[in-house]
Amino acid sequence: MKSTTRPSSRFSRRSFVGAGSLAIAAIPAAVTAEEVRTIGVPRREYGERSSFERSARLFPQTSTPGTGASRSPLADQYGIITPSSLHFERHHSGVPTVDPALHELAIHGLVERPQRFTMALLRRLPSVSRINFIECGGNAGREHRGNPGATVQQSHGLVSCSEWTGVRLSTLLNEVGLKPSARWVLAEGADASRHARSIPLSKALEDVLVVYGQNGEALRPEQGYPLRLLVPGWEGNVSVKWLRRLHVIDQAMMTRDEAASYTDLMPDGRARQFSFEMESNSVITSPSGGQQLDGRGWIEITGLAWSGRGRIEQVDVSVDGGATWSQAELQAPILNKAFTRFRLPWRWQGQETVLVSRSRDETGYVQPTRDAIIAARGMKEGPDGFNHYNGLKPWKLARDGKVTHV
Ligand SMILES: Nc1nc2c(c(=O)[nH]1)N[C@H]1C(S)=C(S)[C@@H](COP(=O)(O)O)O[C@H]1N2
Ligand SMILES: [Mo]
Repeated sequence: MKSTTRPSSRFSRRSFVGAGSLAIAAIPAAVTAEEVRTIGVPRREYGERSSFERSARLFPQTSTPGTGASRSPLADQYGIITPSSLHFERHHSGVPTVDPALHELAIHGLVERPQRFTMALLRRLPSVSRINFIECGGNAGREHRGNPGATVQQSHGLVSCSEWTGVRLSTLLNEVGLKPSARWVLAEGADASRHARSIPLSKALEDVLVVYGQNGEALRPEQGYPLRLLVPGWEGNVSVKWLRRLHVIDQAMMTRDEAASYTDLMPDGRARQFSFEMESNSVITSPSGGQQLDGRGWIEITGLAWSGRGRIEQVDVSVDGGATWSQAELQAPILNKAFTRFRLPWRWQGQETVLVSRSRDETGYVQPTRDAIIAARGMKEGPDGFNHYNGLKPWKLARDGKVTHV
């Protein structure tokens, strides 16, 4: 792979649209824009997007309405925050209706003072807001099987990024007082599946939050209203929604969700268990599968990078299938365990080619190729899919401007 070049200088003095467009600025607005002559819609107490906007979550055809997953339309997202209404969803027993006035979080087990926290009590405690992604461990699993998604929503739509507000789990554990033998925390949800996961105490005390806020308002029901666990950077499955109970224990509980699923079977037959961290990943969201470029010339290649291990340090983009790489510009703020937006202006000459991005996080970890992942972890067949897939995602650009998966 050839050396990487810095982006900005090569583009700074260019006109991206071309000289012809200058004339448009001289034409009065009424000629080009639709003129509005009627009185607009009344004010609304709770806002809605424009009726022209169509961006939506995608449900797999097979799933029953209540359970399963929906995928976030990453290609439509601007910046780094996923709108709450378009955050991906994954639930095992549908979305329960939980009354916040009745909801309580119980903390018990290896603690000095077991306690029930009402929502009112939780809101009185010192709070924090933090921007973090949540990614399902199964995101992009079909890429591994060689059955890639046709669009970035299909291939990578099980990840989203929000600003979350709530209380540090360490604050709550300090309130109840940990006994010396405490090592793990079992978190349990109030939904019918009684979803439960064990989390090592070290992580619980490091950066786990118990959150009630999402993007400036209350959590959406789909995200666990009124209360969820937020375990930054780890597979989404441990961020237990509709959180009702935290049981402090001395060893992992081995619940169904950590023993039967969410372990990675290795080529030698051993299981890779408690592979919690989502490793450095990135995907070009535009141009991406299903899109159509309308003619050669300047375009902006843009996408999202994220890492469960920390901040994104660098994203390289190749416009020739990985033969050469250019360093993309990273949009500030570049946050810990959050989406990072990358951009690279590029002049398409009309040739057929392959576009691909590659991220590196602050630990020096570089996003691997699919071949490297298969060499290290083997090939797993079956309905469960492959967890923790973070391989490079190439998009093919055809001469007619059509973008498809490779
Ligand atoms: N109580 C409960 N928590 C849950 C789940 C669930 O079904 N029930 N699904 C988990 C899985 S597999 C994922 S990937 C994330 C998804 O969070 P989201 O729906 O807010 O995107 O929630 C996790 N927490
Ligand atoms: Mo998940």
